[in-house]
Amino acid sequence: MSFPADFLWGAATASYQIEGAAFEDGRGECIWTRFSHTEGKVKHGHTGDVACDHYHRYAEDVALMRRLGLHAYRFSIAWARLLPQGTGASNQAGIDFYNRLIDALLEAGITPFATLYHWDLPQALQDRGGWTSADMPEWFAEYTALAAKHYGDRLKHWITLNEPWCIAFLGHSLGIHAPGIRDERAAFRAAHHTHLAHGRAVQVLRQSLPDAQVGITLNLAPVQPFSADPQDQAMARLFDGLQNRWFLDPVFKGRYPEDIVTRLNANGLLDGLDLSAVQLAAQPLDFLGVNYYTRQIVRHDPSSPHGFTTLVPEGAPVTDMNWEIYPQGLRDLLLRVHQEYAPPAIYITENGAAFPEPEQVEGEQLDDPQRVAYLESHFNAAAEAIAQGVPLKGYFVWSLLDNFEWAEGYTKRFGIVHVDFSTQKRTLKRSALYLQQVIQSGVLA
Ligand code: IFM
Repeated sequence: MSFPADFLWGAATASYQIEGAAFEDGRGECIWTRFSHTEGKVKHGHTGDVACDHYHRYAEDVALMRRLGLHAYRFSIAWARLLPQGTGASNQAGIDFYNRLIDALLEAGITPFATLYHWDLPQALQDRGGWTSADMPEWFAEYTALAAKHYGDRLKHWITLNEPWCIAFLGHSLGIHAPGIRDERAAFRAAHHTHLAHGRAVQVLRQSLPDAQVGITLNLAPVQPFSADPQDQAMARLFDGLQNRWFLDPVFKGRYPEDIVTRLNANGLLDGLDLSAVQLAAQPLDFLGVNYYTRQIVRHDPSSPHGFTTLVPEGAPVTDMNWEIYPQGLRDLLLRVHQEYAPPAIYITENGAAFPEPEQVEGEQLDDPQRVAYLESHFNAAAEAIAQGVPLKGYFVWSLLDNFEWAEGYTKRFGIVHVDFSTQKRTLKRSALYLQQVIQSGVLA
């Protein structure tokens, strides 16, 4: 299996998960600071206050990326560093951090891909309604314009939002992510505003940076019914509608999937939303970012509130997140997205796995054979998709560093670089060297 010569290999991170320096240089409070400091929300009471201390150690981290030969690096910008109150007065010290990071990346020959929003909403905006507020698209447009003004001369690859499904549902209906709301109607309202905010951000970027490459990152999964039973099939279709089509259809077709609208309307879950406004989301894009971790097997279950449950087949290999390891799902997903939505280009903006690992490492390297095998099998699946015509242009491994895994705190290690959180020592895992070798050779062993 080989990859095209211009294929972009990289790694990804997100601001709140790695930066730390949560109270430094004028950064405003964000919803994850508030949430993680609220008792019982994050495992062991962990917070992102220090995280990987990347804010101070970015130069060391860029040097690591250079050593690994990464072509590209996907990071996110913390809105509250640029605009501590979310709108209005900007904060030069926060702006300068990303100036330093972008310059260091370019100096190292690494192409920066920036995500504007990876979940760390300024708390000041949450206090005004956050994603449930109809003002959100304009707040996001203001922030996007500021970022474009300061970074657009050097930053050419922009991702508006990371995983709006998680923003909406983990944050507003399951309540396991910030801001921790449990209200299904609020979740669909939030989802609607992510679509509109994305649309406005693309407009702003097009206007201010005509040569920018612009996309959005969605967390997608192939969905399969547990059996041929029509009720399992119907629930799988529903699950697919909520997980995949609720986000893909607005972005590529400018409308919501009819079957899901009908169902949600029957429960009043879309009341008060002007659904036709979602056409704003269908701005021409240069690429789609796909985050893939696992497939979803769906079974009809009348005892659960939504009529379905998801399951992992008995005996199937799983990661430390209890996510099934299912590489062919990546190929299937890429083919489906290509056939049904035809984005001009696709990047895998996240793929990777957590496995149990020690907090401290002796020696120069940590052996992580399970992650090496995980990556190899998923790289193979990606190569198969390319061979079948998918315009896959790059692949970002999640994640460069072990980091703050949201409600799981520091208990799940996704990095190809180990971080000892008591000393901040970085140690390469074998998976990092494996990636280095794939990048150098362009070939899978
Ligand atoms: O850590 C997260 C990331 O922030 C978003 N995508 C999934 C990853 C693993 O859970």
